[in-house]
Amino acid sequence: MEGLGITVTEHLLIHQKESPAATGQFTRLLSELIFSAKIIAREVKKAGLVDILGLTGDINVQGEQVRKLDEFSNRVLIYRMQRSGVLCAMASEENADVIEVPDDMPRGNYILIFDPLDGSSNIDVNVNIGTIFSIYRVVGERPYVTMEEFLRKGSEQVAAGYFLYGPSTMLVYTTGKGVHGFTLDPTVGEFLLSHPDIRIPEQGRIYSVNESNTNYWDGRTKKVVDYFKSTENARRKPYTARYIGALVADFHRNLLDGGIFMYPADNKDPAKPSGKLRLLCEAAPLAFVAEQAGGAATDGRERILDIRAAHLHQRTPLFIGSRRDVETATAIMKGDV
Ligand code: P6P
Repeated sequence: MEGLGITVTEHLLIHQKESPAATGQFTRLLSELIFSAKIIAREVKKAGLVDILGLTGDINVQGEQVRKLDEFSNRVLIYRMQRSGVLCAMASEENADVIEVPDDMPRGNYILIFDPLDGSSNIDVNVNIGTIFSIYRVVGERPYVTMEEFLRKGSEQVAAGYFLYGPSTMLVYTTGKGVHGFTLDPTVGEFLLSHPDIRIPEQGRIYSVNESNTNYWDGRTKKVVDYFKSTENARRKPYTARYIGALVADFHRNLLDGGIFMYPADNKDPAKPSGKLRLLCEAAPLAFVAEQAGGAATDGRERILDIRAAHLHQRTPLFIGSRRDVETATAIMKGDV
């Protein structure tokens, strides 16, 4: 019947034949991710009302202060995904090491890498945050996985996407056959297809970067940002700046409206010479989505999806969004222009 909407499961079944990744195991994996996201969304929606705000006093593997909703989201995802029966191991931005599926639980053929709550500094001020996920198929002999199973090129992902907790709760994901967006209808508790076949505009008018880092950038990085701020190129209107402080929210806006998000390398923190963002749980999954929507993602020199991680929490510079904008930024960073 018209107007009842298409659920994620229906959408997967419709596209099952086109997406080799969309097997029964994958459908179950995504269903468990969705259930976890609904639990997280429930807590996010009432964060201001219960004592879940504020800091736990812990410091995570990234050296960042852990907020209660971070920890809660991480626990929910680990608990549910360990019991999904489709994973053999996972890795979280919040955990230093790989998280195995216990021997007494059923294992599957997939590996999950995730950032449980990206943009967590926005939690206490009621601004968008999100969950980012990346899925690989195990290539080695099971049942135990080695670290090499995680240190893959982003091009080997079988699926990737994110949940966005904002005015509405959204799921955006790809299995390599385009990008599809679903919006949670809280009255029925289902994610319904709201943005089929998302395509990012070839060139945008938005640039997203934290300009307070300007004094820590090299000359080429400053040249890139100046390009997007300049107006002398009569062929295009000047860009406007938008920066939410949550990668998943800045990325999502640019995915729909067009534009470029940049987190360049800087010399602000000697411990993070390649910038702040993580390759495996942030850059690679969003790069898969960006490319599947017709966009692009580089580290300023090479394609994000071609980079093989050397360690689990490797950081990378990130230039991601509309193809023409990323190409321009990358050409300037490489000194080609
Ligand atoms: P800055 C959030 O902590 C995050 O990892 C991304 O979501 C976000 O884009 C970035 O850091 C913001 O970092 O240094 O601009 O506050």
